Amino acid sequence: MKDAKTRVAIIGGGPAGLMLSHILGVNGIANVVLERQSMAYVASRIRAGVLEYGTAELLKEYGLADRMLREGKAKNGALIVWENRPDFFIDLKKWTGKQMWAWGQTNIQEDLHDMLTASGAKMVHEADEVALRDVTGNPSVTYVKDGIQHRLSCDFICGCDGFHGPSRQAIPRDVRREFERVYPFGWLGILVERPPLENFTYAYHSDGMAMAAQRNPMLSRYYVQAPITDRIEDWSDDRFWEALLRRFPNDLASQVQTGPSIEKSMAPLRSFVSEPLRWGKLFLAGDAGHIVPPTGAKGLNLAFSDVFYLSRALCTHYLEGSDHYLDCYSEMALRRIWASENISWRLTKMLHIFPDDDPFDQRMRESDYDLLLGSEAAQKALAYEYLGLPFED
Ligand code: RFL
Ligand code: PHB
Repeated sequence: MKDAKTRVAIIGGGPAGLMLSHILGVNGIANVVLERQSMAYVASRIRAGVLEYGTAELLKEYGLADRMLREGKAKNGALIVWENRPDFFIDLKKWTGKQMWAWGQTNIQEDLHDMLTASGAKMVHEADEVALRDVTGNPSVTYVKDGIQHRLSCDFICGCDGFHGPSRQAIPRDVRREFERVYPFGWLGILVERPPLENFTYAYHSDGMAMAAQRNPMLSRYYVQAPITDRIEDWSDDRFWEALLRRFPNDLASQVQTGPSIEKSMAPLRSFVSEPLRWGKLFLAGDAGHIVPPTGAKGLNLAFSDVFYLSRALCTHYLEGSDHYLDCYSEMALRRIWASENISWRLTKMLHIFPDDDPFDQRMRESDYDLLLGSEAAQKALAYEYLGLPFED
Protein backbone atom coordinates (compact mmCIF):
# COMPACT_ATOMS: atom_id res chain seq x y z
CA MET A 1 0.00 0.00 0.00
CA LYS A 2 1.36 3.42 -1.00
CA ASP A 3 0.34 6.25 1.34
CA ALA A 4 -0.07 9.93 0.45
CA LYS A 5 -1.76 12.97 2.00
CA THR A 6 -3.61 15.97 0.65
CA ARG A 7 -6.13 18.48 1.91
CA VAL A 8 -9.03 17.75 -0.43
CA ALA A 9 -9.56 14.43 -2.26
CA ILE A 10 -11.83 14.92 -5.28
CA ILE A 11 -13.50 11.81 -6.69
CA GLY A 12 -14.42 12.22 -10.37
CA GLY A 13 -12.73 14.22 -13.11
CA GLY A 14 -15.83 15.46 -14.97
CA PRO A 15 -16.58 19.18 -15.16
CA ALA A 16 -17.50 19.42 -11.45
CA GLY A 17 -14.35 17.67 -10.20
CA LEU A 18 -11.93 19.51 -12.50
CA MET A 19 -13.47 22.93 -11.88
CA LEU A 20 -13.30 22.38 -8.12
CA SER A 21 -9.66 21.29 -8.40
CA HIS A 22 -8.86 24.37 -10.47
CA ILE A 23 -10.46 26.85 -8.04
CA LEU A 24 -8.84 25.19 -5.02
CA GLY A 25 -5.47 25.16 -6.84
CA VAL A 26 -5.71 28.89 -7.67
CA ASN A 27 -6.29 29.48 -3.94
CA GLY A 28 -3.28 27.38 -2.92
CA ILE A 29 -5.31 24.51 -1.45
CA ALA A 30 -3.70 21.11 -2.13
CA ASN A 31 -6.00 18.59 -3.80
CA VAL A 32 -5.96 15.40 -5.85
CA VAL A 33 -8.50 14.31 -8.50
CA LEU A 34 -9.17 10.55 -8.82
CA GLU A 35 -10.91 9.60 -12.09
CA ARG A 36 -11.91 6.09 -13.11
CA GLN A 37 -11.71 6.65 -16.87
CA SER A 38 -8.89 7.72 -19.18
CA MET A 39 -8.64 11.38 -20.16
CA ALA A 40 -9.45 10.48 -23.79
CA TYR A 41 -12.68 8.76 -22.71
CA VAL A 42 -13.80 11.66 -20.50
CA ALA A 43 -13.03 14.15 -23.28
CA SER A 44 -15.04 12.21 -25.86
CA ARG A 45 -18.38 12.37 -24.01
CA ILE A 46 -20.82 14.62 -25.86
CA ARG A 47 -23.11 16.36 -23.41
CA ALA A 48 -24.34 19.85 -22.61
CA GLY A 49 -24.14 22.93 -24.83
CA VAL A 50 -25.89 25.82 -23.05
CA LEU A 51 -24.15 27.84 -20.36
CA GLU A 52 -26.17 29.96 -18.01
CA TYR A 53 -25.02 33.53 -17.42
CA GLY A 54 -23.56 32.59 -14.00
CA THR A 55 -21.60 29.65 -15.38
CA ALA A 56 -20.06 31.84 -18.08
CA GLU A 57 -19.14 34.46 -15.46
CA LEU A 58 -17.50 31.78 -13.29
CA LEU A 59 -15.44 30.58 -16.26
CA LYS A 60 -14.38 34.19 -16.92
CA GLU A 61 -13.43 34.75 -13.28
CA TYR A 62 -11.16 31.70 -13.29
CA GLY A 63 -9.40 32.34 -16.62
CA LEU A 64 -11.30 29.62 -18.50
CA ALA A 65 -13.35 31.72 -20.91
CA ASP A 66 -10.85 32.83 -23.59
CA ARG A 67 -11.92 30.18 -26.08
CA MET A 68 -15.61 30.60 -25.21
CA LEU A 69 -15.36 34.35 -25.87
CA ARG A 70 -13.54 33.71 -29.19
CA GLU A 71 -15.33 30.66 -30.56
CA GLY A 72 -18.57 30.35 -28.57
CA LYS A 73 -21.71 32.36 -29.21
CA ALA A 74 -23.54 34.68 -26.82
CA LYS A 75 -27.27 34.06 -27.17
CA ASN A 76 -30.24 36.27 -26.33
CA GLY A 77 -32.53 33.34 -25.57
CA ALA A 78 -34.10 30.18 -26.94
CA LEU A 79 -37.09 29.46 -29.17
CA ILE A 80 -40.15 27.26 -28.52
CA VAL A 81 -42.23 26.23 -31.53
CA TRP A 82 -45.58 24.45 -31.20
CA GLU A 83 -47.68 22.50 -33.65
CA ASN A 84 -50.56 24.79 -34.76
CA ARG A 85 -49.72 27.57 -32.31
CA PRO A 86 -47.52 30.69 -32.57
CA ASP A 87 -43.77 30.49 -31.79
CA PHE A 88 -42.44 31.83 -28.51
CA PHE A 89 -38.95 33.22 -27.81
CA ILE A 90 -37.59 32.98 -24.24
CA ASP A 91 -36.18 36.50 -24.42
CA LEU A 92 -33.38 36.67 -21.86
CA LYS A 93 -32.01 39.94 -23.14
CA LYS A 94 -35.38 41.71 -22.95
CA TRP A 95 -36.39 40.48 -19.50
CA THR A 96 -33.07 40.09 -17.69
CA GLY A 97 -30.66 42.25 -19.72
CA LYS A 98 -28.28 39.27 -19.77
CA GLN A 99 -27.22 36.54 -22.18
CA MET A 100 -26.40 32.85 -22.09
CA TRP A 101 -23.65 31.13 -24.11
CA ALA A 102 -23.58 28.37 -26.69
CA TRP A 103 -20.41 26.56 -25.62
CA GLY A 104 -19.97 22.82 -25.27
CA GLN A 105 -19.13 20.80 -22.17
CA THR A 106 -16.49 18.95 -24.22
CA ASN A 107 -14.58 22.22 -24.77
CA ILE A 108 -14.79 23.19 -21.11
CA GLN A 109 -13.52 19.76 -20.12
CA GLU A 110 -10.55 20.12 -22.51
CA ASP A 111 -9.67 23.62 -21.29
CA LEU A 112 -9.88 22.57 -17.65
CA HIS A 113 -7.66 19.58 -18.29
CA ASP A 114 -5.06 21.71 -20.13
CA MET A 115 -5.12 24.37 -17.41
CA LEU A 116 -4.68 21.80 -14.63
CA THR A 117 -1.91 19.98 -16.50
CA ALA A 118 -0.05 23.27 -17.06
CA SER A 119 -0.31 24.20 -13.36
CA GLY A 120 1.01 20.81 -12.23
CA ALA A 121 -2.26 19.80 -10.54
CA LYS A 122 -2.53 16.21 -9.34
CA MET A 123 -4.95 14.13 -11.44
CA VAL A 124 -4.95 10.35 -11.40
CA HIS A 125 -6.80 8.87 -14.38
CA GLU A 126 -7.75 5.18 -14.63
CA ALA A 127 -7.96 4.91 -10.84
CA ASP A 128 -9.76 1.61 -10.10
CA GLU A 129 -11.69 0.46 -7.03
CA VAL A 130 -12.00 3.96 -5.57
CA ALA A 131 -13.42 3.59 -2.04
CA LEU A 132 -14.27 6.19 0.63
CA ARG A 133 -13.09 5.43 4.20
CA ASP A 134 -14.08 6.87 7.59
CA VAL A 135 -15.88 9.90 6.15
CA THR A 136 -17.10 11.07 9.58
CA GLY A 137 -13.69 10.63 11.29
CA ASN A 138 -10.26 10.67 9.63
CA PRO A 139 -11.20 10.44 5.98
CA SER A 140 -9.17 8.76 3.27
CA VAL A 141 -9.75 7.35 -0.21
CA THR A 142 -8.22 4.08 -1.36
CA TYR A 143 -7.75 3.11 -5.00
CA VAL A 144 -5.76 0.88 -7.30
CA LYS A 145 -3.58 2.32 -10.05
CA ASP A 146 -1.55 0.05 -12.36
CA GLY A 147 -2.15 -2.85 -9.98
CA ILE A 148 -0.77 -0.98 -6.95
CA GLN A 149 -2.95 -0.13 -3.91
CA HIS A 150 -2.92 3.53 -2.78
CA ARG A 151 -4.32 5.33 0.24
CA LEU A 152 -4.87 9.09 0.06
CA SER A 153 -5.51 10.64 3.48
CA CYS A 154 -7.26 14.01 3.46
CA ASP A 155 -9.23 16.60 5.44
CA PHE A 156 -12.27 16.46 3.14
CA ILE A 157 -13.63 14.26 0.34
CA CYS A 158 -15.57 15.88 -2.48
CA GLY A 159 -17.77 13.42 -4.35
CA CYS A 160 -17.95 14.70 -7.95
CA ASP A 161 -18.32 11.22 -9.41
CA GLY A 162 -21.63 11.55 -11.24
CA PHE A 163 -24.85 9.63 -10.77
CA HIS A 164 -23.25 6.14 -10.74
CA GLY A 165 -20.18 6.91 -8.58
CA PRO A 166 -19.54 5.53 -5.07
CA SER A 167 -19.64 8.82 -3.10
CA ARG A 168 -23.40 9.15 -2.59
CA GLN A 169 -23.54 5.53 -1.40
CA ALA A 170 -21.08 6.42 1.40
CA ILE A 171 -23.89 8.38 3.10
CA PRO A 172 -25.82 5.84 5.20
CA ARG A 173 -29.14 4.72 3.73
CA ASP A 174 -31.10 5.89 6.79
CA VAL A 175 -29.61 9.39 6.54
CA ARG A 176 -30.13 9.84 2.81
CA ARG A 177 -33.46 10.98 1.42
CA GLU A 178 -33.91 10.45 -2.29
CA PHE A 179 -36.52 12.12 -4.53
CA GLU A 180 -37.02 10.80 -8.04
CA ARG A 181 -39.08 10.98 -11.24
CA VAL A 182 -38.17 8.65 -14.10
CA TYR A 183 -39.67 9.53 -17.49
CA PRO A 184 -40.90 6.90 -19.95
CA PHE A 185 -38.86 8.30 -22.85
CA GLY A 186 -35.35 9.41 -23.72
CA TRP A 187 -33.67 11.93 -25.99
CA LEU A 188 -32.08 10.39 -29.04
CA GLY A 189 -29.32 12.81 -30.05
CA ILE A 190 -27.06 13.13 -33.06
CA LEU A 191 -24.10 15.31 -33.97
CA VAL A 192 -23.77 16.41 -37.57
CA GLU A 193 -21.11 18.48 -39.32
CA ARG A 194 -23.50 21.03 -40.78
CA PRO A 195 -24.28 24.69 -39.88
CA PRO A 196 -26.87 24.84 -37.06
CA LEU A 197 -30.15 26.74 -36.90
CA GLU A 198 -29.79 30.26 -35.51
CA ASN A 199 -31.60 29.47 -32.24
CA PHE A 200 -31.64 26.65 -29.72
CA THR A 201 -35.16 25.46 -30.55
CA TYR A 202 -37.56 23.21 -28.62
CA ALA A 203 -40.41 21.87 -30.78
CA TYR A 204 -43.64 20.52 -29.30
CA HIS A 205 -45.37 18.09 -31.66
CA SER A 206 -48.05 15.43 -31.22
CA ASP A 207 -45.43 12.83 -32.31
CA GLY A 208 -43.10 13.96 -29.51
CA MET A 209 -40.59 16.69 -28.76
CA ALA A 210 -37.71 17.61 -31.07
CA MET A 211 -34.82 19.96 -30.44
CA ALA A 212 -32.16 21.85 -32.35
CA ALA A 213 -28.91 22.73 -30.56
CA GLN A 214 -25.48 23.85 -31.70
CA ARG A 215 -21.79 23.52 -30.94
CA ASN A 216 -20.02 25.71 -33.51
CA PRO A 217 -20.63 27.20 -36.98
CA MET A 218 -20.10 23.77 -38.58
CA LEU A 219 -21.41 21.44 -35.88
CA SER A 220 -25.07 20.91 -34.97
CA ARG A 221 -26.73 18.74 -32.34
CA TYR A 222 -30.32 17.58 -32.80
CA TYR A 223 -32.58 15.51 -30.55
CA VAL A 224 -35.91 13.71 -30.86
CA GLN A 225 -38.00 12.28 -28.02
CA ALA A 226 -38.02 8.48 -28.40
CA PRO A 227 -39.29 5.54 -26.31
CA ILE A 228 -36.59 4.66 -23.78
CA THR A 229 -36.82 1.04 -24.92
CA ASP A 230 -35.61 1.97 -28.46
CA ARG A 231 -32.07 0.98 -29.39
CA ILE A 232 -29.66 3.20 -31.34
CA GLU A 233 -29.70 0.58 -34.13
CA ASP A 234 -33.46 1.19 -34.50
CA TRP A 235 -32.72 4.74 -35.61
CA SER A 236 -31.02 5.05 -38.99
CA ASP A 237 -30.01 8.59 -39.95
CA ASP A 238 -32.87 8.65 -42.46
CA ARG A 239 -35.41 7.73 -39.80
CA PHE A 240 -33.98 10.36 -37.45
CA TRP A 241 -34.14 13.19 -40.01
CA GLU A 242 -37.62 12.19 -41.11
CA ALA A 243 -38.87 12.32 -37.48
CA LEU A 244 -37.07 15.59 -36.72
CA LEU A 245 -38.25 17.44 -39.82
CA ARG A 246 -41.84 16.31 -39.32
CA ARG A 247 -41.83 17.66 -35.77
CA PHE A 248 -40.53 21.11 -36.82
CA PRO A 249 -42.78 23.67 -38.55
CA ASN A 250 -42.15 23.88 -42.31
CA ASP A 251 -40.29 27.20 -42.26
CA LEU A 252 -37.74 25.87 -39.75
CA ALA A 253 -37.59 22.34 -41.20
CA SER A 254 -36.58 23.82 -44.54
CA GLN A 255 -33.60 25.54 -42.85
CA VAL A 256 -32.26 22.37 -41.20
CA GLN A 257 -29.15 21.14 -43.02
CA THR A 258 -29.16 17.37 -42.76
CA GLY A 259 -26.15 15.06 -43.23
CA PRO A 260 -24.56 11.87 -41.93
CA SER A 261 -24.39 11.67 -38.13
CA ILE A 262 -20.92 11.52 -36.56
CA GLU A 263 -22.33 10.53 -33.14
CA LYS A 264 -25.63 9.10 -32.01
CA SER A 265 -26.70 8.36 -28.43
CA MET A 266 -29.76 7.90 -26.24
CA ALA A 267 -29.98 9.90 -22.99
CA PRO A 268 -32.51 8.71 -20.39
CA LEU A 269 -34.56 11.42 -18.65
CA ARG A 270 -34.62 11.52 -14.88
CA SER A 271 -35.27 14.03 -12.10
CA PHE A 272 -33.38 13.04 -8.95
CA VAL A 273 -32.18 14.73 -5.75
CA SER A 274 -30.37 13.16 -2.81
CA GLU A 275 -30.43 15.04 0.50
CA PRO A 276 -28.28 16.01 2.36
CA LEU A 277 -25.24 16.85 0.24
CA ARG A 278 -22.93 16.63 3.26
CA TRP A 279 -22.12 13.77 5.57
CA GLY A 280 -19.24 14.35 8.03
CA LYS A 281 -16.23 15.32 5.90
CA LEU A 282 -17.88 14.23 2.64
CA PHE A 283 -19.52 16.74 0.27
CA LEU A 284 -21.40 15.85 -2.93
CA ALA A 285 -21.39 18.13 -6.00
CA GLY A 286 -22.89 17.85 -9.49
CA ASP A 287 -24.59 14.73 -10.83
CA ALA A 288 -23.39 12.78 -7.75
CA GLY A 289 -26.16 14.52 -5.81
CA HIS A 290 -28.81 15.30 -8.41
CA ILE A 291 -29.97 14.76 -11.99
CA VAL A 292 -32.26 16.87 -14.16
CA PRO A 293 -33.84 16.00 -17.50
CA PRO A 294 -32.04 17.94 -20.28
CA THR A 295 -35.08 20.09 -21.18
CA GLY A 296 -33.91 23.21 -19.33
CA ALA A 297 -30.17 22.66 -20.04
CA LYS A 298 -29.50 22.77 -16.29
CA GLY A 299 -27.31 19.67 -15.57
CA LEU A 300 -23.89 21.11 -16.25
CA ASN A 301 -24.90 24.52 -14.92
CA LEU A 302 -25.99 23.01 -11.60
CA ALA A 303 -22.68 21.16 -11.35
CA PHE A 304 -20.94 24.52 -11.66
CA SER A 305 -23.16 26.26 -9.09
CA ASP A 306 -22.48 23.46 -6.59
CA VAL A 307 -18.76 23.94 -7.25
CA PHE A 308 -19.11 27.68 -6.70
CA TYR A 309 -20.68 27.08 -3.27
CA LEU A 310 -18.34 24.25 -2.30
CA SER A 311 -15.14 25.98 -3.37
CA ARG A 312 -16.17 29.11 -1.48
CA ALA A 313 -16.84 26.97 1.60
CA LEU A 314 -13.45 25.23 1.42
CA CYS A 315 -11.56 28.47 0.70
CA THR A 316 -13.27 30.19 3.64
CA HIS A 317 -12.35 27.23 5.87
CA TYR A 318 -8.65 27.19 4.88
CA LEU A 319 -8.01 30.88 4.23
CA GLU A 320 -10.22 32.58 6.85
CA GLY A 321 -10.71 29.84 9.44
CA SER A 322 -14.52 29.99 9.19
CA ASP A 323 -16.78 26.95 8.70
CA HIS A 324 -19.90 29.04 8.05
CA TYR A 325 -20.18 28.11 4.35
CA LEU A 326 -19.21 24.46 4.94
CA ASP A 327 -22.02 24.23 7.47
CA CYS A 328 -24.63 25.73 5.13
CA TYR A 329 -23.33 24.16 1.87
CA SER A 330 -25.97 21.46 1.63
CA GLU A 331 -28.89 23.76 2.43
CA MET A 332 -27.72 26.58 0.15
CA ALA A 333 -26.84 24.38 -2.83
CA LEU A 334 -30.13 22.48 -2.49
CA ARG A 335 -32.22 25.66 -2.72
CA ARG A 336 -30.81 26.35 -6.18
CA ILE A 337 -30.93 22.66 -7.15
CA TRP A 338 -34.65 22.46 -6.36
CA ALA A 339 -35.32 25.60 -8.40
CA SER A 340 -33.60 24.00 -11.41
CA GLU A 341 -35.35 20.68 -10.79
CA ASN A 342 -38.60 22.59 -10.86
CA ILE A 343 -38.10 24.42 -14.18
CA SER A 344 -36.61 21.30 -15.86
CA TRP A 345 -39.61 19.25 -14.73
CA ARG A 346 -42.15 21.88 -15.87
CA LEU A 347 -40.55 22.29 -19.28
CA THR A 348 -40.30 18.52 -19.66
CA LYS A 349 -43.99 18.12 -18.84
CA MET A 350 -45.01 20.92 -21.17
CA LEU A 351 -42.96 19.92 -24.22
CA HIS A 352 -43.16 16.11 -24.33
CA ILE A 353 -45.81 13.54 -25.14
CA PHE A 354 -46.40 11.26 -22.15
CA PRO A 355 -47.83 7.87 -23.20
CA ASP A 356 -50.31 7.73 -20.28
CA ASP A 357 -51.61 11.29 -20.51
CA ASP A 358 -55.33 11.84 -21.03
CA PRO A 359 -57.15 14.77 -22.72
CA PHE A 360 -57.18 16.70 -19.44
CA ASP A 361 -53.37 16.54 -19.23
CA GLN A 362 -53.20 17.71 -22.82
CA ARG A 363 -55.39 20.76 -22.12
CA MET A 364 -53.16 21.60 -19.12
CA ARG A 365 -50.10 21.44 -21.39
CA GLU A 366 -51.70 23.72 -23.96
CA SER A 367 -52.89 26.13 -21.29
CA ASP A 368 -49.34 26.34 -19.85
CA TYR A 369 -48.11 27.34 -23.30
CA ASP A 370 -50.98 29.79 -23.88
CA LEU A 371 -50.13 31.50 -20.58
CA LEU A 372 -46.59 32.04 -21.86
CA LEU A 373 -47.88 33.43 -25.15
CA GLY A 374 -50.26 35.83 -23.44
CA SER A 375 -48.69 36.92 -20.17
CA GLU A 376 -45.65 39.18 -19.84
CA ALA A 377 -45.36 38.13 -16.19
CA ALA A 378 -45.06 34.46 -17.22
CA GLN A 379 -42.54 35.36 -19.94
CA LYS A 380 -40.39 37.26 -17.48
CA ALA A 381 -40.48 34.48 -14.89
CA LEU A 382 -39.40 31.87 -17.45
CA ALA A 383 -36.59 34.12 -18.71
CA TYR A 384 -35.18 34.41 -15.17
CA GLU A 385 -35.38 30.65 -14.64
CA TYR A 386 -33.85 29.76 -18.01
CA LEU A 387 -31.00 32.27 -17.54
CA GLY A 388 -30.25 30.66 -14.16
CA LEU A 389 -30.83 32.08 -10.69
CA PRO A 390 -28.01 34.14 -9.12
CA PHE A 391 -25.71 32.50 -6.58
CA GLU A 392 -26.54 33.29 -2.95
CA ASP A 393 -24.20 35.42 -0.79
P1 RFL B 1 -20.01 13.70 -14.76
O1 RFL B 1 -19.80 14.52 -15.98
O2 RFL B 1 -20.84 12.49 -14.85
O3 RFL B 1 -18.57 13.32 -14.21
C1 RFL B 1 -18.40 12.40 -13.17
C2 RFL B 1 -17.05 11.77 -13.33
O4 RFL B 1 -16.86 10.84 -12.25
C3 RFL B 1 -16.24 9.68 -12.79
N1 RFL B 1 -16.50 8.52 -11.93
C4 RFL B 1 -15.57 7.97 -11.12
N2 RFL B 1 -14.32 8.33 -10.85
C5 RFL B 1 -13.64 7.54 -9.97
N3 RFL B 1 -14.15 6.42 -9.40
C6 RFL B 1 -15.41 6.05 -9.65
N4 RFL B 1 -15.92 4.94 -9.09
C7 RFL B 1 -16.19 6.85 -10.55
N5 RFL B 1 -17.45 6.75 -11.01
C8 RFL B 1 -17.62 7.78 -11.85
C9 RFL B 1 -16.84 9.54 -14.18
O5 RFL B 1 -16.02 8.75 -15.03
C10 RFL B 1 -16.93 10.99 -14.63
O6 RFL B 1 -15.79 11.41 -15.35
O7 RFL B 1 -20.62 14.59 -13.58
P2 RFL B 1 -20.40 16.14 -13.19
O8 RFL B 1 -18.96 16.49 -13.19
O9 RFL B 1 -21.21 16.34 -11.98
O10 RFL B 1 -21.02 16.95 -14.41
C11 RFL B 1 -22.38 16.91 -14.66
C12 RFL B 1 -22.64 17.04 -16.15
O11 RFL B 1 -21.77 16.21 -16.87
C13 RFL B 1 -24.09 16.66 -16.44
O12 RFL B 1 -24.98 17.28 -15.53
C14 RFL B 1 -24.56 17.05 -17.82
O13 RFL B 1 -23.71 16.62 -18.83
C15 RFL B 1 -25.95 16.44 -17.99
N6 RFL B 1 -26.27 16.30 -19.38
C16 RFL B 1 -26.67 17.41 -20.02
N7 RFL B 1 -26.78 18.58 -19.33
C17 RFL B 1 -27.16 19.69 -19.96
O14 RFL B 1 -27.21 20.75 -19.31
N8 RFL B 1 -27.47 19.65 -21.32
C18 RFL B 1 -27.36 18.47 -22.05
O15 RFL B 1 -27.60 18.47 -23.25
C19 RFL B 1 -26.96 17.30 -21.41
N9 RFL B 1 -26.83 16.12 -22.08
C20 RFL B 1 -26.16 15.05 -20.03
C21 RFL B 1 -26.45 15.00 -21.41
C22 RFL B 1 -25.79 13.89 -19.34
C23 RFL B 1 -25.70 12.67 -19.99
N10 RFL B 1 -25.38 11.48 -19.21
C24 RFL B 1 -25.01 11.61 -17.83
C25 RFL B 1 -25.52 10.17 -19.61
C26 RFL B 1 -26.32 13.80 -22.08
C27 RFL B 1 -25.95 12.62 -21.40
C28 RFL B 1 -25.84 11.36 -22.23
C1 PHB C 1 -27.44 20.86 -26.10
O1 PHB C 1 -26.77 21.84 -26.47
O2 PHB C 1 -27.10 19.71 -26.35
C2 PHB C 1 -28.68 21.15 -25.33
C3 PHB C 1 -29.13 22.45 -25.21
C4 PHB C 1 -30.28 22.73 -24.49
C5 PHB C 1 -30.96 21.69 -23.90
C6 PHB C 1 -30.50 20.41 -24.01
C7 PHB C 1 -29.37 20.12 -24.74
O3 PHB C 1 -32.08 21.96 -23.20
